Amino acid sequence: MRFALLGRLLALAAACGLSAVATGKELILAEIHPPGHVLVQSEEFMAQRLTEATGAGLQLRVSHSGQTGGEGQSWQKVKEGSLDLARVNLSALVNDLPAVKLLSLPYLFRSRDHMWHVLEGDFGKRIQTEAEKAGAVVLAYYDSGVRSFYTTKKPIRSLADFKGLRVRVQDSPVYMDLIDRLGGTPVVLPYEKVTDALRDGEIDAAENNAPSYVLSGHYKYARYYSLDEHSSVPEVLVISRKSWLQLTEAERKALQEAASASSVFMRKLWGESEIQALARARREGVVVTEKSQIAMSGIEAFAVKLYSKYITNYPDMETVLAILRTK
Ligand code: GTR
Repeated sequence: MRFALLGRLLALAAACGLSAVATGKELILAEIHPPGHVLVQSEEFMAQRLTEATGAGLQLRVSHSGQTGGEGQSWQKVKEGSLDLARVNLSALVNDLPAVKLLSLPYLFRSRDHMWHVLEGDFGKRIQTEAEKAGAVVLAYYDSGVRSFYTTKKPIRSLADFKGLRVRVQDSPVYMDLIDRLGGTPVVLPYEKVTDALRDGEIDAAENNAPSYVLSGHYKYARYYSLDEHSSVPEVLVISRKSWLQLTEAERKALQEAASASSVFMRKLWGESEIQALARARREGVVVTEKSQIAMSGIEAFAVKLYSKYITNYPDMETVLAILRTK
């Protein structure tokens, strides 16, 4: 009898355009990138996996394109428990997680594999512990490739080219210091404001990986992309402690598995998305300066002076040495 009634109610809900799954729990995931970005594809993949694993009892809604606000705001909301999940760059956590400062040091990683080995080891665990103290659970890391500078007037070929440049950076003391040491002026701006700032000449430069440079449209105004590859700070998927505690044991397991699977999925797609983005930039007339064409030794010598500012105690020194020694 109850089932017959339930059946009729579901039919009624469907007729009214209401989805039957709306009766299950739904988690919201904040994402600033638009559909088409490999991160959004991976999050959609995760949502699908979660639906399948829980028979739609637990669903994930990807709120892409910054609909729920910028990265800084999303991280704040996750910390305080007013947003379920956010996918942000780890830089957004820099003021709450001391380990992120070390990870953001320029020219730290030799390759993507190097970065992944570090994240999969003790250092990754340290980040997770620090995130938990801040009120969030780390579910997965995603690739973010390497970040390089792009400029509106001329390419970066040597240290001298930074002089007088107003360079947009993420809200991170490490990046601000980096630009300062290189001779430019750091300008902290949220990601969603960068395109207009480049167009209006408020800034002369910014820096990012190739997919973000292209999909954001920054390449339309900053026509010189100089591949110095100064940093490699990964993306992270976090859930608020409050939302995590509201899930059953089985739901947590399903969510964790879906998140891990999406990270593996994304790692496979990332390399290709970088190649495609760079190819598109070239096709659209961007002047790409290869690393071999940049006087890197001068730039790196200045940049690594930051290490002594941010490595302030013996354990951190050990940590950075362990990162550098990681194969
Ligand atoms: C992108 C990253 C975003 C955001 C952005 C930025 O590479 O995926 O989450 O951090 O950089 O520069 O603000």
